[in-house]
Amino acid sequence: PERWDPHAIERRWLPVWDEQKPFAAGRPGDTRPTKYVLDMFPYPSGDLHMGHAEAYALGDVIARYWLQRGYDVLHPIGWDAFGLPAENAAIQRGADPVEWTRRNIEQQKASMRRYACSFDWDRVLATNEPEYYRWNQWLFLRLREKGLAYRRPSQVNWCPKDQTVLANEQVVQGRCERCGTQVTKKKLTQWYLRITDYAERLLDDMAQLQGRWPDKVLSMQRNWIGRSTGADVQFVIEGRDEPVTVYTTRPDTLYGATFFVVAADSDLAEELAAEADESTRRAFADYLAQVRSTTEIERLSSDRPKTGVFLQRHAVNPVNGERLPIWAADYVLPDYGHGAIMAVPAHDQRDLDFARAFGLPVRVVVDVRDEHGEPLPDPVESGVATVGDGALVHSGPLDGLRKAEAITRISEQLAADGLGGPTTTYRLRDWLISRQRFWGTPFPIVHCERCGEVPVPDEQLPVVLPPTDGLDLTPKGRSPLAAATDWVRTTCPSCGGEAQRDTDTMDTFVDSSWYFLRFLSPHLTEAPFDRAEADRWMPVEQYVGGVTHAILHLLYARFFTKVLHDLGMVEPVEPFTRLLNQGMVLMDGSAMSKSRGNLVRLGEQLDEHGVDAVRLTMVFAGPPEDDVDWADVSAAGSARFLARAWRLAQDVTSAPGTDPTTGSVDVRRVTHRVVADAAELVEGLKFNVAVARTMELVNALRKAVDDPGVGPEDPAVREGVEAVAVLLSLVAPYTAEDMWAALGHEPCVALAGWPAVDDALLVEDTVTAVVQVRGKVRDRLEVPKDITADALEALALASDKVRASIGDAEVRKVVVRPPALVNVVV
Ligand code: ANZ
Ligand code: ZN
Repeated sequence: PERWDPHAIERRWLPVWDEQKPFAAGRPGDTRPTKYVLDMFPYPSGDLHMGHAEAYALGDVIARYWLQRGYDVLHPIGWDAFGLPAENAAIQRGADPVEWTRRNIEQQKASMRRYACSFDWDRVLATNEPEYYRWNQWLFLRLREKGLAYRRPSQVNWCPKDQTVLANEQVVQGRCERCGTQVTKKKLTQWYLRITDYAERLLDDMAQLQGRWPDKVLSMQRNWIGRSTGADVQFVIEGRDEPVTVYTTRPDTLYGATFFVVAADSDLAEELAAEADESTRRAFADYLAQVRSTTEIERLSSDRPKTGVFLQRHAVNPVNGERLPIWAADYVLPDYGHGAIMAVPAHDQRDLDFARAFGLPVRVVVDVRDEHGEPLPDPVESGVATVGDGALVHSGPLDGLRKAEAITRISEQLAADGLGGPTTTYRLRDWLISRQRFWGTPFPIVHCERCGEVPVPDEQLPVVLPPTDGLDLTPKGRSPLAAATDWVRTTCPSCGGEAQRDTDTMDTFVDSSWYFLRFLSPHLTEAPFDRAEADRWMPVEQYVGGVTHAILHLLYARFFTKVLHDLGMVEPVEPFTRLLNQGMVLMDGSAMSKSRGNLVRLGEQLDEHGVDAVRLTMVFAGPPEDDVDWADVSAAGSARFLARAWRLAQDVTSAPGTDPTTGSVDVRRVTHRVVADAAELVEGLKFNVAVARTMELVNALRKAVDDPGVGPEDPAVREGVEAVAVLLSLVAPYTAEDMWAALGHEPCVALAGWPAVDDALLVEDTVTAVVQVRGKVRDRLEVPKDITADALEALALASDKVRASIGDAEVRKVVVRPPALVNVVV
């Protein structure tokens, strides 16, 4: 062939790989060590785009590298197929979600094959298949048995016009994102997973991920979980039997509490207000309506004026018996801590703002000083609460203690008196998994009037979604499944009487919380996955995906792994050893989108430049974590480089298998140095630098071929070009395979094996040392100019040729003249 023709070589090699399946993992009898490399699985909405192309190019470098290093590499793919895109297509165009999903998967799959992703095609799965979501249901039942799945009423964001539940992200400044209607709250009984039980382990086990996951992701997870240490304090409420507990990070300021605040939208506020006089009740009801239409972000904002209603009730401070007025306010949140606080306005800014707004007393109990030892201005006059350290005052037995000592002392005292004590609180909330949607996993629960909530027995799983025809899927605030009356009506597994199926479906994040385990045994019918396979492959060595999943998906997957560990189903407690968040693909500095008119279509790029050039461009553009601006990179330049590399393979004239050690040492040095560096660079995720080094090698080889002193028949040139083919197989697999064939090898280059590096050739500045035995030259060694006598002697005596010529004779003396001569006297 005369020139590098990307489309011709794509057509040539794709069928060969299809037949030879170089990426099939876990074949029986395979004794290679294992590695699991995972790309986040895509939503099947439309065809692959440039973002996928980047992510899969990067994941492929890693998977193909470990394959070359002799590992049995599991690199699977599937589809995160439940969710809104299919449901919306069904609502807008009447498309059958099953059919719509199937078509999109087919299209994406075809594109992935063309793109030469090194996936194991015998392990594909889609989460909308009953064979998959059956195991969501099965796992849900196991969690429920452990008390980790439960149902409770909760407030949801509700658009009265669209008649639908809205996620927090769909509420924009208190209004429905779609229609602008004021959002209200509505109570729905919903399923939750008790992830809060795992808060501490989710935090502590992050130690294992330190330095292996991006720091940014770890700190986002840490903040999301939000560990806070402090104390619980019990307050008696006048006219109420049960005391109320508050959470505080500053129990040392207990003597400075001057009022008490309950979250306006808590059950406690409602209960306390109910027993107040008529005008208070009315004021509270009005206030509550206002609070319900306020978002959490607004409530937490510090510059908003404080609002609230005095409930005409009092709490009693347990340490000094003072009566504290109880207010309902929105700056206290109902689901953090205990939804009620002791207010210490002198030392908490929010409490001070509130006290100033309503004329409540302020009492300083910590004497905080500035750097000159002067007391800070009085909080009432300055409007600034003093939060620093200092000596306690007006605090009875705590007087004179510093903040930390006082916290310890009072916490111990409260615990001793049975009035509270030290505790830890988390920002993390339980995971609400109910969705009033059609296109998701049905809950395997039946509601029976006689027996209540009854789990569907395992042997009756899966509970399969009904067909969509005739179903109205538009959101109405109850699940569209409720309209499938024949499906809903069932018999109670417990009493055999008439009963109703649960009509909610699971959050799709449930599907993606354990899919990496299903890939291990995707066709298994007895269990979600095989324990022996999990032992063989888990944890995932390298996970690759977008930073958009930095919090929820990764947290949920970590949570599931811990639960499965506790169920005895997997050994590791963390699913993903290493994480790479690839950057985004931009165009002219901004994200690509149809509306901006800057959309670059992957298919067109592949048609124009070929698959390999697009992949190479993605990998070469910069560090994998950085964004790629498609306007700044050159796929045409990548194509020119690939043509040059490919040409080298056509030029080599020595026969396959020729001994390279008889060739040019200079050429060999460059080859071995680049191969050694590339391994380190790929393992350090510096793929772009590895490509740059490969380019350097190609240039050096071109020079050598054109140099009459070396030439295309030099076996060192063949060695170098073969190394180029293997290096390129990580990035440009079609070109690499074609080079491999031109060099006289059978496919597949993906399994050629990483070139062995001769360390002696890595030495930057070397001389040739001669080793003599009985006065005769037995070996020549490439050694550093500054080699020490000891090192040179050791190297000489380790040489096979030298040892052979010494044989059984006794070494009497070794004369070493570094760096050039060793004389062995026997
Ligand atoms: C008294 C106090 C005195 C407080 C003081 C602070 C300083 P983090 O660090 O975020 O955990 N708090 C407790 N529950 C709350 C809720 N449901 N909504 C709003 N605020 C709540 O904050 C804990 C502190 O936030 C607690 O300590 C409590 O105010 C308040 F000088 O108690 B503190
Ligand atoms: Zn029953």
